[in-house]
Amino acid sequence: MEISALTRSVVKRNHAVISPDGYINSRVPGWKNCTVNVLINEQMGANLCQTLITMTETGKLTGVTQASQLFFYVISGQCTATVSGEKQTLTVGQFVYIPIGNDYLIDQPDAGTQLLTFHKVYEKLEGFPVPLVLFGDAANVAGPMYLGDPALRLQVLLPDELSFDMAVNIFTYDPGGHLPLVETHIMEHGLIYLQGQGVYMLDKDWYPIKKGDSIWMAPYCQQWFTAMGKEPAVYIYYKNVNRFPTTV
Ligand code: UGY
Ligand code: MN
Repeated sequence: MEISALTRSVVKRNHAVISPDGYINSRVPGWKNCTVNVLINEQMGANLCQTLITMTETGKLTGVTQASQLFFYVISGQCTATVSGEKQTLTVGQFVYIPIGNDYLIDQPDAGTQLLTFHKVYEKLEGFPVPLVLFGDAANVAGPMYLGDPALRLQVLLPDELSFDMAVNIFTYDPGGHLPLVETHIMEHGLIYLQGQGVYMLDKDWYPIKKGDSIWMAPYCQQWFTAMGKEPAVYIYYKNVNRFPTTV
């Protein structure tokens, strides 16, 4: 018998694990005929927003990016994305980056299509242009080994340019692969597992994690992960990058 009083989700001062068993839907103006789960946002203490959208056959997302840039990634299914007049079909692993000041329409989904979003307030850098709309496909992005370990592969989906103040990467760990050190850093993360399972250490607490789970790590939340099971563990994650680290 399952006991409904138990969950793997936790929300702490500098990290959170959100497993799907705790989802409650939000209604988002302009996003119709879909369910939206807001997994990470500033109410938690975060400086990013991460959502998961599950579309019905008539699902339709419309809006205009204002202060925040917006990144859509197709986790399952397919849909059409039109951003400031540019239209493309998006299938699993494909994505669109929408800079500030652009209108968007996501429609014609297969029923059940799941989209991940990351949102970040854009910090312009003097002397560098605001990035342009970018359509891409993770299948076309190389995954070199990470820090010399062939069990770890890192795909960097957005250009490594100073005009971007956010990165979105896909991290793949073969079973038994693990971070080679406990990371302690100023950058913040939001992530969702696309495949597999393992154990994440967050600020000296240990969590079993699997496909579908999301994690928020605040700046300086200590982090380490090892993959377990029979298939690689894969997560897609957000990181703030490329801006001056202090106001002091
Ligand atoms: O890019 C990163 O900081 C990454 N290695 N962190 C993580 O996966 N927790
Ligand atoms: Mn990190």
